[in-house]
Amino acid sequence: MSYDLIVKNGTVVSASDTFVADVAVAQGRVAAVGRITGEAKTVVDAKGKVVVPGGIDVHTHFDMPFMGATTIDDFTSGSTAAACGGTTTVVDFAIQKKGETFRHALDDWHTRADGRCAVDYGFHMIVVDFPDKAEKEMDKLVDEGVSSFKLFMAYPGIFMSDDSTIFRALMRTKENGGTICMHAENGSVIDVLVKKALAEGKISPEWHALTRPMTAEAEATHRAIALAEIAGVPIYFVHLSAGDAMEEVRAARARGLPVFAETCPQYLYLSHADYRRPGFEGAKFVMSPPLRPEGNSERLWRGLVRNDLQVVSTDHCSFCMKAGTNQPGKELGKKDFSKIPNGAPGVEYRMLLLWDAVQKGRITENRFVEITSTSPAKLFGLYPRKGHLNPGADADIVVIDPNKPHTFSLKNHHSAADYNPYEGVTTKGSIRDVFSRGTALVSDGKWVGSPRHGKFLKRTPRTF
Ligand code: DUC
Ligand code: ZN
Ligand code: ZN
Repeated sequence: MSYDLIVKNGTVVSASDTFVADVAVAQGRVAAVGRITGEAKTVVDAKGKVVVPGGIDVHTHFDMPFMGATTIDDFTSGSTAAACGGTTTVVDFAIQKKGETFRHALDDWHTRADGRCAVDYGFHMIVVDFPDKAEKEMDKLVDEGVSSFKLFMAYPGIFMSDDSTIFRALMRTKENGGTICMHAENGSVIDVLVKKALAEGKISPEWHALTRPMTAEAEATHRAIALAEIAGVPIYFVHLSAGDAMEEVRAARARGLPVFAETCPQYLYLSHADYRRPGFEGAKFVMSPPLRPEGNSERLWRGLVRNDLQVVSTDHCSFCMKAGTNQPGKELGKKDFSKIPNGAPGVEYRMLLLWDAVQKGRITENRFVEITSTSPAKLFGLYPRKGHLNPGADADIVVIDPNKPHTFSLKNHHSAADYNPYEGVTTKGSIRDVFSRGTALVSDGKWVGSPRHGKFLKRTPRTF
């Protein structure tokens, strides 16, 4: 038998097992796993290295216009950063504008990504306007492989949906098999707190967090779970940050409800203290939900171990600090924290930050694979094509060198952002090789791919 690629002698890790094996690839798919005797055009030695399925980040914002700026990472720089960090699939958010059809918004996002994305990609649709006539259009999107929809309980006047809209969207997913992804923060209450703080002259980045309390996230999470329960459908919480919100998810799951949630590395590794960095530096960490007080991350780690949280994604949403060639930066909010574009880069750091957690004994290597690849694939209609390395799956393969440390820095990252939130942090382990459908994107730690390699992924409707 002759293969295109064999990754030899690596320690292969799946969501359930760890074993030494070769992985053979033919025509972009995994052809065999085990002791392989055939030949291959390319043989990569992975002895002493860890071989995992490509990371799947189901929460990125590339080329996203928001709060008077557009994210500095477009599909090309964002997806190159993803690949260099061991992520071979992203699900990005197309955004419907007020009065616009889903069709129009989706076409727009296809244009942004088509021929410009290094890794395979899918889309969720951000729902801003949901008149009755949009219900059929929603069904059509599910048929076209855009099978998840994000609604916001925050950002009044921009993205926020009221309870009746949320409830109608949830009910429609009972018919069409879509999944509602929820940004759960009580936007109306936050708005009052923001106005009050500004009126009192509290303008620094730290006030972004002080006006978005954990309880505002927990309350919205509770309410959304109730709405989903009444509608009789599953619900998925994006970027869950607060331990109190997680308790709502945990309680619902304990009652047998199909409630799921992701958290992000920033809520596991950074904290409110980062808003107190000197000068305007805290703006680097202005995102919503905000970073939480110390101690909160311990609760999230426990939740990841106990499966209260099923996925770690990034909410990659990169704005520069300083104005760039054609984009304003976070400086927009120098005199008013509420004008700082919300978001931070993350897609390139997720896999190594979580691999470091394996090395430190916080999670097992199998749980690492589950939360970074297998579960996101299953929850978002990408399984069995992606999320594992059994024969038949896309040959999205990441080789981690567990003995070579990596230090995060602006100097070596591939995002176009002008800062790295993890500057100077060293992880135990580095990304050595990355293959997408059998094609090398990263070799020996260096980018060797094409920024046009990625293909649009038609995702299946929900199977849970
Ligand atoms: N949160 C962010 O920080 N940025 C984009 C949108 C969001 O929900
Ligand atoms: Zn959000
Ligand atoms: Zn987001």
